[in-house]
Amino acid sequence: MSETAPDTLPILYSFRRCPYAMRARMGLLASGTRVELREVLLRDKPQAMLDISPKGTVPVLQLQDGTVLGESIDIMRWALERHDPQGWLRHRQAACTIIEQIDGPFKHHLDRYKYHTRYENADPEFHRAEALGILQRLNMRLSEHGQLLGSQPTISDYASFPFIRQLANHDRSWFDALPLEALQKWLAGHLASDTFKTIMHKYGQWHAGAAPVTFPAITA
Ligand SMILES: N[C@@H](CCC(=O)N[C@@H](CS)C(=O)NCC(=O)O)C(=O)O
Repeated sequence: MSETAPDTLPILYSFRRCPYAMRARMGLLASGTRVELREVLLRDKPQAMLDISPKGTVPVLQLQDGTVLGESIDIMRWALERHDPQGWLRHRQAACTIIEQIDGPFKHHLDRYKYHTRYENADPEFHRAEALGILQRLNMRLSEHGQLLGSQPTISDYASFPFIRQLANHDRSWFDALPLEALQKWLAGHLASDTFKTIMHKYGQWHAGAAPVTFPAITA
């Protein structure tokens, strides 16, 4: 890939461990889109990011023409609509339905299971059981062909697995003991992939005026 000067690239505000930012980085990576990456700490958000996206969530992508994309799915779609060599945008409608399930009910139960003290009257056992119901349905899909919508992963797999990872990591022995072999295999496969390794490269916190760094990272 030819080198582009960092100051001509779109700017991605990202946080390494955020599942939404992970999916955005994967979409950018799969589409071959190089960006200037600005690593954000959620407790110390840069003013430059808040100026363009006052809601204060990551990821945020600022395009060269000034357009701001403040939703992870929009960043994935923008990148993949430009270039989608692996066909992540196949089965668009079905993928959309799965992603809505993850971003809606699954995320709702995940937060109330994992961070139950932040919610009044949240019973973590109840929310884990509800999340498990969703995992069981995903497992049925995965048992058929290995990925959510067939034998090749689509945007639905990449948009989902960072959230399943979060749930799995909260109580690894519980997750590993579930009779959901296809789901466990699918998650392990994505976590071991070059795609995931590449997007989990560590960047130091960005500060205004710092020398630009690019994503994907340039490794010798
Ligand atoms: N709907 C947004 C959600 C993004 C989001 O909630 N990101 C979290 C981090 S994982 C965040 O920035 N939270 C703001 C905060 O914690 O201050 C998207 O898809 O991009």
